[in-house]
Amino acid sequence: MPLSNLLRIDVFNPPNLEWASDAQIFARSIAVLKFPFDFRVVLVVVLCVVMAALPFMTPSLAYAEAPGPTNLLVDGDFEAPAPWPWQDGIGEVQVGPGWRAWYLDAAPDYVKPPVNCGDSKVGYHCYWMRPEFRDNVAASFANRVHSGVRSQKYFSFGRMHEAGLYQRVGGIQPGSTVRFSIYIQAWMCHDIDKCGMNGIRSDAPSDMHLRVGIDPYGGDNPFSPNVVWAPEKEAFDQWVEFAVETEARADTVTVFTHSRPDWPWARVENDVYLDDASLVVVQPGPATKPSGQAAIAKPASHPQRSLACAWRSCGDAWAKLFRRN
Ligand SMILES: [Ca+2]
Repeated sequence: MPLSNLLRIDVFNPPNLEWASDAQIFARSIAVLKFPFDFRVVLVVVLCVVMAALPFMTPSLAYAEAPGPTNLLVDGDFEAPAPWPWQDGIGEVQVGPGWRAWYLDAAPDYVKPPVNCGDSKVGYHCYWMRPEFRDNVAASFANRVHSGVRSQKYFSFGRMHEAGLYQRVGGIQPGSTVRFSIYIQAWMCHDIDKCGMNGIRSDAPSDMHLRVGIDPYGGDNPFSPNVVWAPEKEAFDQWVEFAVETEARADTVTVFTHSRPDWPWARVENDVYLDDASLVVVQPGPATKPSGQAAIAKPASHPQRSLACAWRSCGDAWAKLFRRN
C-alpha cells in the first residue's frame, strides 16, 4: 500500500473501516474543502457581531481582567449627594463626607500683606480669610468637574488663604507603600470680563502653591514636619493630577491637599477645585513585625505634637489656632 494512502486513511477513516482508494479520498477531500468555506462565512458573521458589541463589553472585560487597587478613601470622587454637612456647625464649610477642611483664619508671618493693605498686620482682614467650601455641580460648571456630576470647590473672594482638605485612613499595614493622588484645578481672576464664560480663564494668575502630601503617622496637622509633600505644581484652568507616595509608619495615614494664593495685589477670584482622589496601597508592608523590634512610633520630639491629634479629641487647641476670629 502506498504510504500516501496510509496517511490519508489516518485522517479520513476510522481504524475499523476499509482502506480507501485514491478516488474515494479525492471525493472526500472535496467534501471537506466545502466545509471551511461555510465555516468562514459563519466565522465572519460571528466576528462582526463581536466587534459591534465590543464597545459595550470592554468596561466589564477590563474590570474582570485587571481590577485596580482598592481606593481606601471615602467619597474620593466627591459624588456624595449634596448638600454636604456643615463642618463644626460652620455653614461656609461644607466638604464631601469623609473629608475635613483645614484652614488658617489669620495670615501666617511668611505671607506679605498686599500693597492695598499697607504694612500693618492689623488690617489682615483686607487680604486674608477662611475660604468657603462648597460642592460644585457639572450642570452649572462642567469645566470644574473632572468626572461624574460633582466636585469639591473652595474659594476666597478678593483675599488670600492657606487651606486644603484632609482625610485620615486606618487599617493600613505599617511599612506599606501608599500613594495618594487627586485632580486639582485652580482659577484666579482679576477682571471677570476677561475670564470667559463660567470662568474658563485665569486672566492674572499668580502663585497658588498647590501640592499634596501624606502624613505616614496619621496625624491631622498639615504643618507637621512628618508630612511628606510632593513638589508644588500649577493647575490654572485645567485638571492636573497631583500625586505623592510614601511608606506608612503607622496603621493610619492622612492625606492632605494644600493651596495658598500668593499675590502682591488683590485678585478677586481665588478658587480651587478637587475631584477623583484615591489612596491605594502600591506595596503591602510586612505581615508581621520582626521579632524583638518595637513598633514604629511617632517621634517624641515632635515640635507640634499638641496639634497632631484628632480634631475633635484634641479639644480646642487645634481649632483655636485655626480660628482666631
Ligand atoms: Ca466627581
